Amino acid sequence: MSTPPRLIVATRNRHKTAEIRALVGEAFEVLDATCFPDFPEVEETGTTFLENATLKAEAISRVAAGWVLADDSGLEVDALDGRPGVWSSSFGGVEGDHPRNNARLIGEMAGADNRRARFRCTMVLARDGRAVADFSGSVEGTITTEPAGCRGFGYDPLFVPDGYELTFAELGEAVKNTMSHRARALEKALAWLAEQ
Ligand code: ITT
Repeated sequence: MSTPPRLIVATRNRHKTAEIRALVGEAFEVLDATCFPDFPEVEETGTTFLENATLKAEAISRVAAGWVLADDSGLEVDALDGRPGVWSSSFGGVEGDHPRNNARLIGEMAGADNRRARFRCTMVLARDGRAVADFSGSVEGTITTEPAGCRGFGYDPLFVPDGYELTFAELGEAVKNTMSHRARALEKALAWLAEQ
């Protein structure tokens, strides 16, 4: 029995990897940077999702063989003029501290009537150190007034996708994967890979 080719996801966020792995299925063996302690830390110095995804994909692709996929994503809130956007992971002041990020979002949204928001994801595929293709996806929804649910990560406890009355953190990965920003970007990336 032949083993599937590897797809290295340029992330240390295990939640992203789990969502991607579930969507990829048997087509690739999905591994991420947590499997490779020697992979460099990539500074996300870009000001767009595309710039940051490209930085991550190319940096990891310089040290890893085969296809490398990077995901840069975030939450855009209309009442906050699109913030936190590219700076979603450090919105609360501490990189990757999701409870702080959520507390700041709830605080800044206090009393806001317009609660519309969207998650955006840009994925970049790289090989031999060079970005070769990019794909984007988004999902529209609203921001709750308090967190609900214990699944997922990041802003999932505060985001209710259109057409549902529960947050991503209540709906869980299987439902989230039917319409998330990440799932929509990945669907395009996998279709592209299937043609290479
Ligand atoms: P890597 O850079 O290692 O991939 P990261 O978590 O730092 O991991 P990003 O730089 O792309 O990833 O920041 C994404 C942030 O946006 C993430 O920390 C969350 O705060 C938010 N976010 C993105 N996708 C999300 C999702 O599906 N659910 C909840 N929050 C999400």
